Amino acid sequence: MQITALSGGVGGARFVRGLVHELSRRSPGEQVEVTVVGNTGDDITLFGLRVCPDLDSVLYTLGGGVEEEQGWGREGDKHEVMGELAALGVQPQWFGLGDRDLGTHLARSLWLRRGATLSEVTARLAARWGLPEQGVRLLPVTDTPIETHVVVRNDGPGGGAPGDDGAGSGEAAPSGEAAPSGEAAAASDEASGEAAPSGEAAAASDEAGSDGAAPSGEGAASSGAGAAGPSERAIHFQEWWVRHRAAIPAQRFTVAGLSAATPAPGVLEAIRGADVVLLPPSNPVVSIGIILGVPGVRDALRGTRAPVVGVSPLVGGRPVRGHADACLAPLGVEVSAAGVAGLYADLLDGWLVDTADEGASYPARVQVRALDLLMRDVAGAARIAGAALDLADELR
Ligand code: FO1
Repeated sequence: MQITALSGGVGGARFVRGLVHELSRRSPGEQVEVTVVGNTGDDITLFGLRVCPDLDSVLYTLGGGVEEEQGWGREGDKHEVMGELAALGVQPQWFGLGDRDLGTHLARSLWLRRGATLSEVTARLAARWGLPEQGVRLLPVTDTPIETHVVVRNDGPGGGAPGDDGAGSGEAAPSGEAAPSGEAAAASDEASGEAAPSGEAAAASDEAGSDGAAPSGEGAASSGAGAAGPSERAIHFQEWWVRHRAAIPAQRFTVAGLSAATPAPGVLEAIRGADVVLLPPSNPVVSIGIILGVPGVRDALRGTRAPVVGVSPLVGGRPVRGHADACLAPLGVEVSAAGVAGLYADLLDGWLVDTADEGASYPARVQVRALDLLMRDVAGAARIAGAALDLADELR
């Protein structure tokens, strides 16, 4: 049996951990292969190091090394390197990298510089965290460097011209060719914390689909033109999410490098050849939406014979965690389980919602089941994953 799951960071990682537990309980000894296709739009180059937050959340969560409460970073990590960088005046300081987590980024960046692909690097990291022993294969959705940027208004909260407030936007790629392993760092002044020329980056960015964000349309990750206008600027997704807590209204999302991106080896095959495809409760715009925006991925999902079953990331009109509401708003999509289902309507067969959302109106062809969707612990995640597998069985 082949199960393929598309995953963002924390929610996806916890769901997949629950799935692995559920599979070992249901079918001990049976050969089940779980392929996780991970979002790479959150990736950022900081201090010359390539950081892949969503892939790392999957690695650390499945490997038992995650800081459980936050769902990212290493358990019990210290921040002595960041402290030293702060003492040296090196920016940005708004993105906290723990010491042992930095080991991952050092190794990844070194291997990338030596010519390995992100898939190859991720496979090495997965071996370190014991994923193959759990029957799990983690694939980045693409080996092409991509980066999600958020277009915000200059005159809005936190506004201002690029670089005028020490925004430290990381080292967003200065062109549509997103930095493969930190080489674009030269474009920004790390020591002063000045922002990379992210306006330029956005101007060269690709939209995640140019036909806007109509429900079930292509490119949920974009809601308009890719370039930042004169009264706008584009900042790296992580700066918007972490530094500003998604409190600055997003005008739209753009993804540097997306249209030139190709699915990583094995991604399309894992979708086409799956027995079940699962969409965990990850952010529908900046996680799943980015994965779906990689050319060929959405078509593979539409064409697969496997039932595609998703889990709503919203309960009672609110994100279980994170800022999915702030991501849906610029797309004009209702912040609800039904609104998210609409984004997937062209590829979704089954949809799990919370009992709070049972009575809503969902796309006609989608089979909806309601249950308690709060993943309080591994057992809770396993229960939800089990319900997704049961629904997939019904739909097969
Ligand atoms: N999230 C935060 O809210 N603050 C941080 O300082 C932070 C650091 C960080 C370091 C490594 C990593 O892999 C993830 C990190 N995250 C942090 C989480 C991450 O920014 C987002 O939650 C995801 O990208 C959204 O899926």
